[in-house]
Amino acid sequence: MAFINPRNKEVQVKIVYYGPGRGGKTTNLEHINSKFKERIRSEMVSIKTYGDRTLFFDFLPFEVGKIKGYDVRIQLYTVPGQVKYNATRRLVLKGVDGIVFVADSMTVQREKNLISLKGLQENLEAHNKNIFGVPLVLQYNKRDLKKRNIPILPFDVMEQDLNNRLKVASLGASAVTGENVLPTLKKIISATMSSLQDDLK
Ligand SMILES: Nc1nc2c(ncn2[C@@H]2O[C@H](COP(=O)(O)OP(=O)(O)OP(=O)(O)O)[C@@H](O)[C@H]2O)c(=O)[nH]1
Ligand SMILES: [Mg+2]
Repeated sequence: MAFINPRNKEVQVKIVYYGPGRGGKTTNLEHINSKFKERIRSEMVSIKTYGDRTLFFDFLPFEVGKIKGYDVRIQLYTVPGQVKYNATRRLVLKGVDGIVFVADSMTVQREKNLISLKGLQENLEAHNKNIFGVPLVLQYNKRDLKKRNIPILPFDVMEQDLNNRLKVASLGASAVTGENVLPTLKKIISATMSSLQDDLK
């Protein structure tokens, strides 16, 4: 739940990057961290295990200035994608206002994306939230691999797999090159802020 302070005209929103292990969630936050240095209020916090896998979560707070007269503070989190950490994923989703689902475009990861999205739906239900109601953006990451002749799923196939029923905004991206990382962030911030519109009076 967004923390809204009508007296100070401040709002704090929580956005979670969710998706299968090694899909590129932490890399998204690292890119944002490098681009938004001046807006970042504190260091990015990353708790990693061997091989750079997220163990608990990454945390990146920053400010986006005024929206509808409110000073908006964004808190970005990632979940650990490894299958065994579902309890942690569920915990990180507590109080979430908006979600970026980072899917892995590699053909070999097709099933993992589906399982992860299903897990997201279930974990949201545990917080009495519905995946069809929560602000959500899909990011099809690692599009750059095509140039290296690594098989990736066509955009349309990913749409069919993941967005057929959701019908939310979706972007192809590359977190390593930075392509569409900030547009993804902008989309989820604007979707999240619109969902809060009625509360920001
Ligand atoms: N080629 C390519 N590699 C990527 C991209 N995004 C991430 N990677 C690489 O994929 C690996 C995993 O990226 P992470 O950002 O750690 O993935 P994660 O989703 O945070 O993984 P977990 O923390 O285990 O859930 C790293 O080696 C990244 O450099 C991308 O867009 N293209
Ligand atoms: Mg990670």
